[in-house]
Amino acid sequence: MILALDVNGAKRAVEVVGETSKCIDAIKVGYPLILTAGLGIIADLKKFGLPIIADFKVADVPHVSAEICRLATKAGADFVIVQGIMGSDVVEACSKVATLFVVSDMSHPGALDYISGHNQEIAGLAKRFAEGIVAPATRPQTIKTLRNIVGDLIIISPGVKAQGAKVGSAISAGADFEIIGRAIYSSPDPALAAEQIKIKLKGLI
Ligand code: O7M
Repeated sequence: MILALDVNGAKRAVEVVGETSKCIDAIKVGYPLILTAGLGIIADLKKFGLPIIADFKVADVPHVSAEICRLATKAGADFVIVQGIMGSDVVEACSKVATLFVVSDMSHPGALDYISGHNQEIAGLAKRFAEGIVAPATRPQTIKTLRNIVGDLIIISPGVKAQGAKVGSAISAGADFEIIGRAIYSSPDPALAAEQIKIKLKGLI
């Protein structure tokens, strides 16, 4: 399980990770946390000994995208997330300076407007340049299809609980990790919420 740590401020972030670290496999940090706590939060969170995924959904021209990836890696991120729909030059440039996850499709309804129509091509691109892909738990059939394209790349999958997908549905469809945010950090008891989800996921492995 990957914790989507979309909380505001370093204090709350460290609190939530402190309560849940024994149940999670990695921490995903994104704009809500970085914009309120600063990039230095990555170094603070590394003290918990878990991999840090910088979810900046990088989507700029190649030299700027690569610079974002370089800075995130320099700050301590083990992985950086890039938008595959930006094209091969962007993904290739980023792959030279960071270890990547490529967003191949997304979990929200609007993904069907544009990105979903290209998810297989993006997964093929990811296979050339990335460690893994992001694919939606809200559409398990998409995970199955993309698994056939990416082979043994890591598939990480958001959209669980708060966005409607059942715990375990992405893993059952072929994902390696489920990304879970609000169902943990907005729970009155994040430690218990993480533990219960972990138990369900363990039953599938
Ligand atoms: O569990 P939630 O819904 O509170 O949070 C989901 C997290 O996954 C949140 O951090 C989103 O930014 C992220 N996410 C999606 O929800 N859908 C996507 O399609 C892709 C991501 C993501 O992680 O992209 C890298």
